[in-house]
Amino acid sequence: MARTLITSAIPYINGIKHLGNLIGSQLPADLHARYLRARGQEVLFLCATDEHGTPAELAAAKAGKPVAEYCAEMWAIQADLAKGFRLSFDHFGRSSSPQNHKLTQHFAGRLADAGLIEEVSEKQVYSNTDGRFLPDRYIEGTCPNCGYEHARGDQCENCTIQLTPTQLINPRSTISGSTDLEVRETKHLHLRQSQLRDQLSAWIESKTDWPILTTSIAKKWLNDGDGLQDRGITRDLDWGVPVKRGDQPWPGMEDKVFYVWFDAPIEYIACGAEWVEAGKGTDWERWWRTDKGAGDVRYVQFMGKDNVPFHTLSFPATILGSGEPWKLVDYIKSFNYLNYDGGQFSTSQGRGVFMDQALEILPSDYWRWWLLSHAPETSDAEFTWEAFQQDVNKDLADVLGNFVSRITKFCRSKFGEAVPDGGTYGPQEKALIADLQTRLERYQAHMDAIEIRKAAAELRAIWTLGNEYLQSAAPWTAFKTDPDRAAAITRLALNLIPFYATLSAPFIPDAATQMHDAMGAEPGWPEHADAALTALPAGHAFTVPDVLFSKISDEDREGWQARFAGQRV
Ligand code: B3M
Ligand code: ZN
Repeated sequence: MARTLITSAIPYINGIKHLGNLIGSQLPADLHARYLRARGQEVLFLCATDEHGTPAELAAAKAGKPVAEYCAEMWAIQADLAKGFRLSFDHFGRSSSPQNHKLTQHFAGRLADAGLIEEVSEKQVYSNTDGRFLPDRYIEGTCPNCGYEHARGDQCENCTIQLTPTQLINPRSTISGSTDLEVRETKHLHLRQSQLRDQLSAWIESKTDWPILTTSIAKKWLNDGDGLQDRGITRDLDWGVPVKRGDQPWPGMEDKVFYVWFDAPIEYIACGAEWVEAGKGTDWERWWRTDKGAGDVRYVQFMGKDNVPFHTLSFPATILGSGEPWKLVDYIKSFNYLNYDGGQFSTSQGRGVFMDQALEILPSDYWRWWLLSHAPETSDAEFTWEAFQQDVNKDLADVLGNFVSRITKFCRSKFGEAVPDGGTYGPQEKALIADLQTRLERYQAHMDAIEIRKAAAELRAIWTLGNEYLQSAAPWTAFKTDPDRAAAITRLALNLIPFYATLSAPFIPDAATQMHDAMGAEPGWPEHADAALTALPAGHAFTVPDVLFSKISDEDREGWQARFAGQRV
């Protein structure tokens, strides 16, 4: 049986994620996991919270809580929201887990043994006002590459370049705003990524099937960026994985922790060990070690474009440099940004709709459908309330929901709550099945290729075929002169419901369950459109489901528009 390992970029612990984050990694990863499981594959789908580094420390300080306590609370909140959005992780771990501590220290030890780690006396920015070093997000300034004024000490959000604090122009402390800064020397560990240039380059060149967005970013940093310069992998922070060489102390590094971007991707692997520890699996190495059975695993990662350099250069450098047979990623699906109503979603500015707020106002299927069908694959996309209202009302309520409700109610009133017998299928049904078959194949091809918008468009077209069929076959008219013909049309249309439910489940799992339940049918992927159309035999009982999707009124839309116009408080 084919096996796929799927990871989503692990969300920072520093607060509830917005819908732009969700569609940038976790939601498309879930779509893929659900689809492959439905196609009979063995899937391991892992995600976790990214708990170290300055984002965690700064957020905990703002919340007035010890960082460990803050992280534990936020993990529970994020795990709960993931459930709310029906993200079907096999495990949702934590990068602060003992498993990740151990594995991160293990990798550091292996890299050191391979001569790939150097102790460097480094110039660090020290804040006299704050009485501490200012790594990463503790410092902000103007990007030397693009001029963006809020570049962080580790990366510019605007142009994605990786930075070190001393490169920033007009730097200031994000703790106090102070510009009373000086440069001091302190010892740090550097990963000699440049030693791995040839290996990394050959590996990236071999990935001819990757999306253009992924490859272009990878090659940019590999070839003309400074993405492969040696990078500091330690920080002067309290919270994180203590610097050790395997299980041995590392002299001179006692007060330091590993850089968050060093340990975060290692959590993908550690999460497998956590999955076993939690009693959900038995053998994580079977997924992660090519010498222990993972040779036939396909590994797919999902992430926003700003994460691509770390996944195409830094993390593979860790894996290749270890000299051990860990599974390298096979396919990286990356995303552009989703914007919000004429601007950007922003966690720091509280701009946009956040996961908890979204679920307060509508069930997750509405969001899943809209976000996935507008996934920012080839360019940035934009969320507007008008578009959301229009698409949800049309696709979900008018097309899919209406089809299900119309045919089940019609059948109940004319034939009762069981699939009617009698009549035969004619040219119209033959044509419908042929069209469905063509579109089923295209849908599968897009889902296999993780072309999400195209897959959504195909699914929408499949739903529309049902409506069009019902409209032109008009069983309500046929019933008056030829009840047998009306029975055949009704039987076919009822059979479309479980067929639609199965195909739609990766996008809208709750509605799919509701459809299957109402029809008393089991999910099972249709190998051919016509096989699916005989799933419910004459006499099979069903019930009329509750309204699958209600329409968003203008009043609702205006209320939400007003509620989300300002900042989150
Ligand atoms: N937490 C950044 C982000 O959520 C980071 C991803 C880590 S993936 C190993 O965009
Ligand atoms: Zn920049």
